[in-house]
Amino acid sequence: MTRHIFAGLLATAIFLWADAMQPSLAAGTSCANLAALTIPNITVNAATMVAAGGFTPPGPQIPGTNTSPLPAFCRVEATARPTSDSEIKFEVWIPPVEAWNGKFQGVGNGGYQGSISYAAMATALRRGYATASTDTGHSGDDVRFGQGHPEKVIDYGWRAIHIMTDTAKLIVRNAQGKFADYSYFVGCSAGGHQAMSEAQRFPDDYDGIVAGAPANNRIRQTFAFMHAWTATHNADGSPILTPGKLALVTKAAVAACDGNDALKDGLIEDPRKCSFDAATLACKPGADEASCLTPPQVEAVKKVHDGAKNSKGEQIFTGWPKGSENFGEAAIQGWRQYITDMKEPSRVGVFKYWLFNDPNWDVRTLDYDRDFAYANERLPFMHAVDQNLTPFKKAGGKLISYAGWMDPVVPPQDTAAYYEGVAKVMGGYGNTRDFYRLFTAPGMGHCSGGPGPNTFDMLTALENWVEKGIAPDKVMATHSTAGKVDRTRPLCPYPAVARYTGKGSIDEATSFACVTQEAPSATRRTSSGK
Ligand SMILES: [Ca+2]
Repeated sequence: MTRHIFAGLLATAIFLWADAMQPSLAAGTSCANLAALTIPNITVNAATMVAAGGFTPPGPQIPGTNTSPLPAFCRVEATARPTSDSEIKFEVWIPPVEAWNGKFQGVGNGGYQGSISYAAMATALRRGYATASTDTGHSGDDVRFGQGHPEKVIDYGWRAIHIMTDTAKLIVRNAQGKFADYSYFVGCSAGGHQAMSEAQRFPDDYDGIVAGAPANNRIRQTFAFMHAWTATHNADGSPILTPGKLALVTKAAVAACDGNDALKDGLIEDPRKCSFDAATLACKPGADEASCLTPPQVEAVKKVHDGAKNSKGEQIFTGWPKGSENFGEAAIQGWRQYITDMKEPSRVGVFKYWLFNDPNWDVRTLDYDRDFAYANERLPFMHAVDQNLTPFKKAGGKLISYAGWMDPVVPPQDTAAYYEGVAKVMGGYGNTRDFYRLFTAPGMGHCSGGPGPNTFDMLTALENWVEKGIAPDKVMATHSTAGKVDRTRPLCPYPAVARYTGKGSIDEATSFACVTQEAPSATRRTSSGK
């Protein structure tokens, strides 16, 4: 907090003359006048005071969040060009001084999606935050944007978020006459990757960071997408597994492993301990029925559970967790969206357009030794897997991560392996949990959803940690059906788990306590980091 006091005093002195005739946010520059800011490599395209209810965020809203009309804010639209090939669009939204909580929140993106995260900005603004989001330097989810534009790939990989952060802080300062007291970053999936990248690369950017389902091990995960698609599709590209067969596997996996954690609650507490084998679902020879798997189907499921390996049998990336195959109607609630429904592998464009410059590249020619080494050499900025978080810890930063144990997109085993890796480098769990905690959610899907408690407020937990020094020993999570809460349970900081006390309803959080267990030795350390 003290880091900005001196600069803040200066800013106050400079901006005391702020014109009283225009609608002013604070002791700073009026909204419209922010368009005249001259920041190197930044063009402020527009600065507009938006009246309450005057802006409806386009695109999908975040499920379960407030969708009431937005309060008034100053909308700044800008473009950053750190290189001649860059075109990074970003927006900064600043509440009027009386509505401002004095804080700044950067928000993350999903996928390779080149668009401003308006819904996440709206959520931040409603909490009183000044907030910023970027399109990461390109438009749309297609990775073709990087073909012949290596600087745009770097913008996407880490640069856009950092520049957005730096510039947004300055714009907020100019608007309010002082820097924000605290800065936070909140993201899930690709946003979780961005969160990890900020903690590793720019330890001073944020006081607190929420990294949900972080896709930070991106090079390895991209190989895993190739492997999973190849394993689940015939030579002609047709899918081996139907949604019905996937649902069958999930049902059997849960039935086999629900009781491993000594509580029959329909949830697998930790799929790494689940020894379910898809072969137990094998059809009678020659048969193919809805209630069983044919030999190619058994083989496909086993390969996705086992994950990608090189020719020596060394793990390149963990498999997808048992129980994640198909647990709901939506394609994102299982392997459909990123694996089985795909006409070609997810992110195959990384190989076609960023690595090999060959639009006709065939995924079945992928070499998990040579090409893996090549990718790491050519695109090292594409991941954020440094396990040494000493600079972030020294800067006073706090990091909360979370992962759903049923996540069918970013395997949670990798998030846990990264945490274990950091703990090893930082000198043990004790030296790690004082600045970085991972909360694992049994039965939760990708960033949200699933049969387990999957709705929680990590930002409040983080604010309490950063601003009041109250570390989160547990975070309350709820599960709802048709808008009605039907199960509550604490999420516990890894490697602790929520254990039923033996008394009371298993649907009530008060019947559970966080219990530290021995962390399973990670046999699949895919977050080696180097
Ligand atoms: Ca269970």
